[in-house]
Amino acid sequence: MLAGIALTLISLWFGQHHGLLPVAASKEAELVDGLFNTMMVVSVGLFILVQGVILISLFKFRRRAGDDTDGPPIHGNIPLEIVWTAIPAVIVLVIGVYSFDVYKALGGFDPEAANDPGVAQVAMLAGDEFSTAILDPSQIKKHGHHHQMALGIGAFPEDEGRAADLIVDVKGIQYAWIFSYPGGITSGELHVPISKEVQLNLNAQDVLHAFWLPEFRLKQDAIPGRRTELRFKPERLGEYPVICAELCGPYHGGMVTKLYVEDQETFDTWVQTQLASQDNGEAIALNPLDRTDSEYLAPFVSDLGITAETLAQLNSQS
Ligand SMILES: [Cu+2]
Repeated sequence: MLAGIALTLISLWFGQHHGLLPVAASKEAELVDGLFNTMMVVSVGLFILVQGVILISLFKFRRRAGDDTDGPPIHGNIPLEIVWTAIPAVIVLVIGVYSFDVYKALGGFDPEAANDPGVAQVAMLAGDEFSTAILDPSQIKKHGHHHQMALGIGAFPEDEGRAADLIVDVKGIQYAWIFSYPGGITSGELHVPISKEVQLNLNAQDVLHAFWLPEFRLKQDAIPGRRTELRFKPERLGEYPVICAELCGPYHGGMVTKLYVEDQETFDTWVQTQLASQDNGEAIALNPLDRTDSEYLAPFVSDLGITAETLAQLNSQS
C-alpha cells in the first residue's frame, strides 16, 4: 500500500519534472506537453513497478547455500495473465483517445476537408494526372481548390472559419526555407508577432522537407506539388530554431533557420525595414534566392576543404 502510494507520487512528480522538453512557446505546446507528460507518468510508474519486482525477486527467491532442490513446477497463472493484458490494453486505449483529443484541439482534423470530394479525388489520382498537375500549374488552377486541399494543422476548433492574422507562404528548397509575406517580402527567416494566429502555407520545390518547430511542438511535411498548412499561436517572445526534419539531401543538416516571435511594434518595424530594402533594390542577405549557388554554399565549404565553386558544381549535378 505504502509502496503503491510512493510509486504513484514519484511517477506524478517525474512526469512534471523530467526536463526532457525545450521551452513551450505556443498555445499548441501546452496541449502536446500534457499528453507527453501523461505518457511519462505512466511509463515511469510501469518502469519502477517492473524493475522493482525484478529486484525484489532477485533477493527474495535467490538460491540459498546448500539448496539443490528443483524450483516449484508453476504452469501459468490465468488471473495474473488477464491482469497484465488488461492493464496495458486500458492504458493504450486511454492514451489513444487522449491523443486523438489533442490532435483535434490543435486543429488537426478539418471537417470540411474530410467531407470534400476533392480529398478522395486526390487519393485516387493516377500518377499521370498528378504529375501533370505538378508540371503544369494551370492544371492546378483548372481543377480548382480540390487539388490544393491543405493537409496539416489548421485553426483551433473555436477559431474555425476565422482567417489567421498573418499568412506566410513557406517554400522548402534544397537547402533552405523561403518565407514569402503578403506585400512582397521574401525572407530567409520567419518573423511573427506574439499572440496572433499565424498560418503557414507550406510547399516544397524539389523533394520532401519537414518544417519542424521543436519549441512549438509542431512539425509538418512540405510536399512538392501539394500545399500543406500549419497554423499556430506563438505565446512567448524569443528566437527559436526552424529545422528541416526530413532527410532531403547531403546538406539537409544545414537546412536550419530562425523563427523570431516579436511584439507587434518590433514586428512592424521589421516589415517596414524589409519593404524599404526591397524598394531600394538591395539584396536581403538572408534570402537564399538572392545569392548565387557559391555564395549560398560558402558557409559549408570550410568543413569540406574544397572551394565554393566546386561545391556548387557538385550540388547542381546531384
Ligand atoms: Cu530539407
